[in-house]
Formats: sequence, C-alpha cells, structure tokens
Amino acid sequence: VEALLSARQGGLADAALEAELAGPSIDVTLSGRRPLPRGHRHPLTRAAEEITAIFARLGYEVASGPEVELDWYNFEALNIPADHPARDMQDTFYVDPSTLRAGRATGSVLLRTHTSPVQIRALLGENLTNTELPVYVVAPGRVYRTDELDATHTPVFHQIEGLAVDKGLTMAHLKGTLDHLAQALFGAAVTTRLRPAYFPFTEPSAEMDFQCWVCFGKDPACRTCGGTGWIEWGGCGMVNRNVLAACGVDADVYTGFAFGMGID
Ligand code: 2NM
Repeated sequence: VEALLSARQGGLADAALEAELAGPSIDVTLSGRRPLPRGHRHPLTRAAEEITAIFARLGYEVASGPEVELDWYNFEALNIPADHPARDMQDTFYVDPSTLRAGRATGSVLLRTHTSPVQIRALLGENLTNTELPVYVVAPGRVYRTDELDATHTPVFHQIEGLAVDKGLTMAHLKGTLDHLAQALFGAAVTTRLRPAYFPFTEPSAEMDFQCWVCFGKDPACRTCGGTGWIEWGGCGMVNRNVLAACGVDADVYTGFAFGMGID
C-alpha cells in the first residue's frame, strides 16, 4: 500500500510540475507582495513633537532630565517645602533608596510628579548647552503620580512645560506666547483665557483654557467642551522669586514666566 501511495504521489507531483512549466512563465523580477504596514509614531509622541517644534521656531531650547528625580529638584527648589500642603496635590511615588547605587542620593528619591525639575536643571545650566541667562526652554516628558488607572486617570502621563527667564518679561509675554501656541496648534481663530489659580512655583498663577475649536462656544450641547466653549489646558504664571533665588538667579534683575500642560 505504501509503495502504491508514494508512486501515486510522485506521479501527481510530476504532473503538477509539468503543468506549471507548460503554463505562463513567472517573471521573477516582479516585486514581491506589499510589505506589512510599517506602523507610525505614537500620537502622544507626535503631539509632543508638534508642540516642541512650535517652541523651537520661537528660539526655545529643548531640555530633558531624569524621571527618577531627587526631592530637591522636584519639590524643594520649586518652593514646595517638606510640610507644604501642595505636596498632597501631587501624590508621589517614592523610590526605595536601598535599590539605588550607593552614595548617589541626597534626600529622598522619587518619580518626578511634573516636568518642572527639568526647568530647575535648565536654570542651573545642568542640561543645556547654553548656561547663560536668558533661558528659553521647553521640557516634554513622562511624569508619575499615584493615581489608580481608569478612563480618566493614569499613574503615568505626559506633560510639556515651558520656561522663559529674561530681563523685563511680564504676564503679557506669557499670554502672547500661549495665544501663539493655541493658534499654531488649532488655527488662527483660537484664543486662550487665564483664570486666577495658585501654584507654589509661580506668583501670580493662572489656569489656562483654550477656546473650543469645534463649536467656539456656540453649541451648548458640544461634546468636545461640554458646552462651556473652553477646554482646560494647563497652568501658568510668573516664576516665583523663591524659585529664581533657589537657582541662583537675581530676581531683582530677571523675571520669568512658566507654563505646563498635559499632552494626553
Ligand atoms: C505649571 C504651571 C505653572 C512651571 C514652573 C516652573 C519653574 F521651574 F520655572 F518654576 N516650571 N514649570 C509651571 C508653572 C508649571 O504646570 C501646570
């Protein structure tokens, strides 16, 4: 039975080969099948790059810093001392210092709760090629807070912050910068509005909204802005002189503005 089977299989294979050779010839120079789609950069990466590019065109440098950060850069230098209630605003992941290489950590070690420590490093000239004032810098990056993951919360999210420290900077420069960003991102018709707020690292401080680019406030049922005409975007303000002083900047000579927003 096996002999008959293999003879028959051989015969069929020969016949198939003969049929193929008798048929139309194959052009082996034709290109192959279309390759798999190559994928794309993550939307969060693209959003961060788009915002970064807008500030690069304004002459800002782009800075980065460690995600595992020292308490001093994340809180202390930002005018948030150890017992300050603002520490509760940002529920912090602390890092067990025994897991770190010996001798590196002075003070507690944590996952940065915002990208502001990158700005502190920029003011100190630690992460920029330019170590002189004025400083114009943006810092996009990943930040961490002890939020439970759900539809509107995540323990890891992304921010971009900007900082400008120069002679004579005012709130007007801040507002103009934010309006420019809103228009570059969402179109020439979009403006921003500021609402009074409190942050330890800025004084005065403001929350910033941008105008709803879907309904411009004209649709009470708008699903993008909830009918308010405005979308919450982030915070901003004039850099607190205590922050400038912590970085060795003479607050009687220099002023600065800063802003931060979520990318997600
Ligand atoms: C925000 C809101 C307001 C901010 C301040 C600084 C620094 F380092 F200059 F003090 N960096 N970023 C800032 C100010 C961030 O995020 C909501």
